Amino acid sequence: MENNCITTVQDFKMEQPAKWCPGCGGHAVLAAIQRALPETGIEKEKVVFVSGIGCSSRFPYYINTYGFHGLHGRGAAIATGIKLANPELSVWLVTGDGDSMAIGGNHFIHLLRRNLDIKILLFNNKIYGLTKGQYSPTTPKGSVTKSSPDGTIEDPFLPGELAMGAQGNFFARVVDTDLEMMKEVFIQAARHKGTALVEVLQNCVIFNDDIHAEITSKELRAENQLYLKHGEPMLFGKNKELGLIQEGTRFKVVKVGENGVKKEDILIHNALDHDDTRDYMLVRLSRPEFPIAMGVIRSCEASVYDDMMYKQMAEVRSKSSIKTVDDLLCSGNTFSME
Ligand SMILES: Cc1ncc(C[n+]2csc(CCOP(=O)(O)OP(=O)(O)O)c2C)c(N)n1
Ligand code: SF4
Repeated sequence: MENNCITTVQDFKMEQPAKWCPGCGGHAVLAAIQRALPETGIEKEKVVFVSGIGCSSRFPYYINTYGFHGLHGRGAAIATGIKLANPELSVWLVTGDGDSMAIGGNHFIHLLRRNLDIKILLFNNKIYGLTKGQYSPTTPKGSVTKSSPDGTIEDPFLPGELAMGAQGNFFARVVDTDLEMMKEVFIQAARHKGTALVEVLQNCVIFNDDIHAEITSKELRAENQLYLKHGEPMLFGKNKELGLIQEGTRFKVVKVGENGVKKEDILIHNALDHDDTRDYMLVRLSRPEFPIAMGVIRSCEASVYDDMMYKQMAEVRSKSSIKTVDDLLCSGNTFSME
């Protein structure tokens, strides 16, 4: 799929600006993907963005590639069909937390389980934006919303945890306030062979403003974000003075230089490990005890559904006596009318 053709950011821009609200996190995600795609070397004509319904699902209109705006929750099924019909395409599914985790939850988990070579951008603003502020499966417990005037009484899904449970092989988390992080991670997702899920912590400035502020604000982000990179120590904080170590089955935050803790004691991130035990622990890190894990948390090679399907079709064809439509029509039980 990849070649070294030259595309530019401009190639992926539309003449009209995106019609999201001013200040919506979607604008930054769009800018980041428009910067990432030229660096992947994928031909523009091979890129297709597919979506369901929601503010986030307006995405295919705002990027200058092929696109398919589908039905609520059904983007995963449409993307699956497109990829299987033409595996040469670079297929991107853009979805919201309602679109993917509520109405589309079933399609979503099976896409991850099957491991089709599809990239998913999950805009997690923890609310239904398009329909004006009802709570979603990722809304924090107790939130007062249009559909929960006395506060929600449900525990939310963590998309990362759901991805691991569905046997997902690539999971990353980014924030819409960090263009460089988004670009780097989108490129890694594009290069991963298999389903790659990127959860974007996206701000809905109208119906859930500042929902991610504890992680994204200038004052708090260094201490509250652990930006993981494969092969590098799990360090965070303004001067990278804080880090994670493991004690038994739990992580612990330590300060380098305090209580004899050396930099070498800090855990090294291994995104390629097939054992997902530590990935599970990382996606579940939560405030106030821990920072939130960002970046590519898991990136494992595994058999890809589209490859296997085409291989199986070739094998069946090579063994079959049916080579043409006539062969098919004359096969099995046939009879002639006298
Ligand atoms: C079958 C069906 N049910 C309900 C709706 C109404 N609806 C449209 S978008 C949406 C939720 C969107 O929320 P989310 O996926 O989080 O996207 P956001 O708008 O926040 O980006 C709902 C319930 C619909 N369009 N179709
Ligand atoms: S309602 Fe929220 S999610 Fe939708 S475009 Fe406006 S800010 Fe973005």
